[in-house]
Amino acid sequence: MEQPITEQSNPLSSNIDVASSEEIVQILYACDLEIFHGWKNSQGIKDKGLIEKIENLAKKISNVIEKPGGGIVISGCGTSGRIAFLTARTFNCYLKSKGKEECFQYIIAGDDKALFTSIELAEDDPVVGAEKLNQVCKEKASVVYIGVTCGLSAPFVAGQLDLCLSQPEKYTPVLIGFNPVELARNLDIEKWDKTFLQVAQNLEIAEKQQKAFILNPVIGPEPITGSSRMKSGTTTRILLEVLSLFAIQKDIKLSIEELMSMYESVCNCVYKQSHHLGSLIDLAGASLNSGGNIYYLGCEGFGLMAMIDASECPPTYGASFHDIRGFVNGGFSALNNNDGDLSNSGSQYQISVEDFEREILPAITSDDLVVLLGEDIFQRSSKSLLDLPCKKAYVSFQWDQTSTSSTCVEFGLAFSIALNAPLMDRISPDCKFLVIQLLEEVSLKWVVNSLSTGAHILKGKVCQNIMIDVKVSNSKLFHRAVGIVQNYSSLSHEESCHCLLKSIYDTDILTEEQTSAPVVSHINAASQKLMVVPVAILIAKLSCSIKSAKEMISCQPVLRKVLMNYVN
Ligand code: S6P
Repeated sequence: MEQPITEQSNPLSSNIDVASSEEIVQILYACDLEIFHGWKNSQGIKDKGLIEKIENLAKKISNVIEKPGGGIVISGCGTSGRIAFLTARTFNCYLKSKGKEECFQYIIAGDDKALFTSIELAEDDPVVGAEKLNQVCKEKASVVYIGVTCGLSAPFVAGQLDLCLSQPEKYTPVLIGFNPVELARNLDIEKWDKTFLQVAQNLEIAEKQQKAFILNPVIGPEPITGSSRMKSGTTTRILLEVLSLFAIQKDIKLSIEELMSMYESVCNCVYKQSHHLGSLIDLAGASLNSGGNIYYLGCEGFGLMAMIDASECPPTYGASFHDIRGFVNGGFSALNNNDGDLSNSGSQYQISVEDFEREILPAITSDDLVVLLGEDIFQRSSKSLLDLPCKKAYVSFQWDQTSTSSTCVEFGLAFSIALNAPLMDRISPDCKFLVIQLLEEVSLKWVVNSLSTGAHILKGKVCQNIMIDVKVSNSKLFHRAVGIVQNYSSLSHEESCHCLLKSIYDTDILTEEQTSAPVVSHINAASQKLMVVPVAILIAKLSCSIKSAKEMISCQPVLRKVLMNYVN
C-alpha cells in the first residue's frame, strides 16, 4: 500500500541531520517551495482546479455568513486546531474593527488546553468530535464547516464531517488536507463504524453534487518526516486566510492566484536570510545542548505563533515543556479564546510576558536564550534584558527595501528581514493592513519553525530526516512508529509491530493478551516510557534483548552511531 504523502520521507532533506545550520535553513526552504511549485506531477497551491474551488467556496461562505444564523466553524487536532484558532481570532478581530458581526468559530480537539500543550489522544475520538460540533452550532441555521486534517486521518474530524454529511440542509462540509483522497487513512477507528477513507469518499460524492468541498493540494512530504506542523501547517494557514479574506472582503482588487504569489514572495524574502537564520539556530542549539532553555517573547499574532511553535516541540521531539516556551504580551487578554483565562491551571498555561518576567527572568542563566519577535516587544522588553547573562536575539520585519542588516549591536544577534510583496500597492487600503499582518505572521512562522527544528537537529533528535524518538501518544503516532521500525529494519509490518510492542511492554516475550490488545491500550502503556521507538529499532535491527538495547542507548543516544558500531 502506498504511504500517504504527508508520512513519506522527503528526499530533499535526507541529510538534514548532518547539515550545517545554514544548510538546514536552505533545505527547509527547498521543501517549503514545494508548497508553491508542487511535488512530482502536482501543482501545489497554485493548481487551477484548487483555485477555482477556493473561489466557489469563498462565495458560499460569504452567502452563508451574510444571512442571520449563518456561521463558519474551523476545526482540527494539534497544529491544525491551533491554526483554526489563529484564523478565527484574526478574522473576528478584523470584522469587529469594521463594526461587523464576528462569525468565525474554532474547535480544537482537547479544548483550549490543547492550544498550548499536546493532548494527542483527543484526536482519536470521532464521537466527541461530532458532539463538539453539534454543541458549537446548536443555535445556527446554516454553517460552513471546515475540518482540517493534514494527513486525512484524524478520527475527531471524521466524526464531524460525517455529522455534516448527515445534515446537508444545515452544513456545508469542507475537508482540508494534503493527500489525495485514495491515500486517506483506511484503518478501523475504535468504537466507530467507518474509516477516514470511507468518510472522505462519501464527501467526494457530495462534492460532485456541489454539497461539499475537498481542498487537498499535494505539497510534498515534510522536511522532518510526518511533522505536519511545518509545511502542512503553513499551507493550512495560507488556504484558510485566502478563503476567509475572499469570503469577507469582496473589494480586495487581487486574484486568489496573485494573493498566493505574495505568500511565495515573502517566503523567498525570509529564506534569503539563511545566514542570519543559521546563526539563530546555532544560538538555539547551543542553549539546548548546554541544558538551557529558549524563550520566545512577542506581541499579539507574533507571540501566539511563537507560543504555538514552542508547544509543538514536546510531541514532535519528545522535548520537555521547559525546553522552548513562548510568551505573549498580555497573556490571555490577547487571546480571545473559547475557554478564557487558563493561567490558574498550571505553569504550562502561564503564557504572558508578565509571567515570564516574574517567574523566569530572576533565575535566567547564560545557557538560556531569549528571542524577541517583532518591534513592539523589542520596544517593551529589550532594555530590561540588556544586562542579564542570557543569550539574546531579536528578529523583526520591515517593508521598505533597505537591505536587511543587524539593527542593534548591543543585543547579541539582531536582524530585520526585508519583506516585499510586489502587488501590495494594488490592495484596497481597507484590507492592506490585514494582508500585511497575515504575511508577517506567516513569515514569523517560517522563522520560529526553522529555529526550533534546527535546534533539535543540533541536539541529535533527528536521524536522516526522521524524528525517531516519537511519542506513541495516539493512533496516528502508533502507526507511524511501526513504520519507522520497519523502515530501519528489514522486517515485515507485523514483525515490526511486535518489536514496538516488546519495547512498549518492556518484555522479550509478548503475551497473547498484549498482542491482541487494542491500540489504545498500547498508547496507555507507552505513555510513561522513554525512548520506546529507538529501543524497538535496535531490537528489530540487532535481534537483541530489551535489556541490551536499553544499555546501548544509555551509552550512546545517537542511533545512527549505535548502528554504525554494530551493523557492517
Ligand atoms: C504535527 C503535530 C500534530 C498534528 C496533529 C493533527 O507536527 O505535532 O499535533 O498537528 O496530529 O494532524 P492532522 O494530520 O490531523 O492535521
